[in-house]
Amino acid sequence: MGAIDFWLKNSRSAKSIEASEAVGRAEARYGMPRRELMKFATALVASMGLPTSALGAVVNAMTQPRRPSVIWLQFQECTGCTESLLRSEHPTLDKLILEMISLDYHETLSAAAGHQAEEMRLTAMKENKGKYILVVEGAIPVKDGGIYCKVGGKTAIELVKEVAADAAAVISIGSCASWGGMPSTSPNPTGASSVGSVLGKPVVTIPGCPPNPYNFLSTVVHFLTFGALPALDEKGRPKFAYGRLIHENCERRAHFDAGRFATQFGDEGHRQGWCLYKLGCKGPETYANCPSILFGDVGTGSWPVGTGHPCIGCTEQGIGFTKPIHSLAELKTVTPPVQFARPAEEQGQGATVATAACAAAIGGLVVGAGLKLGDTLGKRDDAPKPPTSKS
Ligand code: FSX
Ligand code: SF4
Ligand code: F3S
Repeated sequence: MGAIDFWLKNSRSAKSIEASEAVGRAEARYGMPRRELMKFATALVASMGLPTSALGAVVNAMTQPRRPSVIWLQFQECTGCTESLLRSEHPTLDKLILEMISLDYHETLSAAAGHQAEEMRLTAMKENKGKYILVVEGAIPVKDGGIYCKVGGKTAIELVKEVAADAAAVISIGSCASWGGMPSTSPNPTGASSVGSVLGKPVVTIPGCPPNPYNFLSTVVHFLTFGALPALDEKGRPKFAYGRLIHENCERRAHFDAGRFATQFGDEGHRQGWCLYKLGCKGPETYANCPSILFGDVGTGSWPVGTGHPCIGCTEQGIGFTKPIHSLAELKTVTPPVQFARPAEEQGQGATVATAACAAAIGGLVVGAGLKLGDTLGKRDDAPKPPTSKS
């Protein structure tokens, strides 16, 4: 049984939320059984780093009658970001998104075309002035006046400025929109640029090529629940998703620390699941929650490193599509045990919050972090004692 299942089954507050009217409304709206819905909402709460007491508010926000209007623009991209949100092997995800927001303009998904589609965009902008969310997928070419990408006769530069002017929030989805991504690869013939640089102001960025759909969903749910965007880092990335290096939570980390590396694809080390650093893994210099929330919803191990491929740093500007795939990563943090706190401290000091959270995250799902953190702190006096010079 997973951490979420265990908590839902045993927590009194979870049971009372599950029986609430709001969950009944959500059940009808999203067409999901109550327990499934609770699991989903709990995972979102945990992935945002919120306490479980926020669950009720999140469920409530998901069932508000008025859904926020979203205008989704697409420029230089491959539609992988949209694909990852709506992929067919996970039918509930597209339903969740489309029931949570009012997707008023989206070039790929819209049945309307041409003037009719343009009309829809203008109507949505007028009716929701100052309140709609602008999501941008794809980079914006700025060379030669921006002529390399036009929609409805307007350049991407003109369009993004026009729609951003009255938006409540601007979200760049994917690495292309966040920092140029694949289209900006040297020699960048079209001058592919990020949305933030074209608008000349910071925007929310959800990088990844494609990004993890749950990071986008969690950001939207945070906005719905609190009427504000989540805490962001200096690159506009939600801290809950991009606050840690992949290397910090990687399931192969113990092999890195012990010096056990795969040195060729298919060699003994690779088959044993050893660390992929020497194959060029960029986990040590890439900030993302891939090892914690996984990717692709197909179960344990479903993320690039989990499947045996080094991380290419697809979320990280200056790493993905810039550094050669098999070059060695720069180590942003030093190797334990010299500098890192030990998981079990001398009796009386207890585990530090950072150590416990790290241990919890390494232990499995992010959702376990809050629960495990509580457990660890509560039982710190029982922690195994490190050897002392006297023993
Ligand atoms: Fe870019 Fe989105 Fe990479 Fe593609 O469309 S982030 S090329 S996977 O998906 O913009
Ligand atoms: Fe994991 Fe890569 Fe770090 Fe090795 S180098 S522990 S595979 S993130
Ligand atoms: Fe991308 Fe690396 Fe995650 S390649 S999906 S950042 S593991």
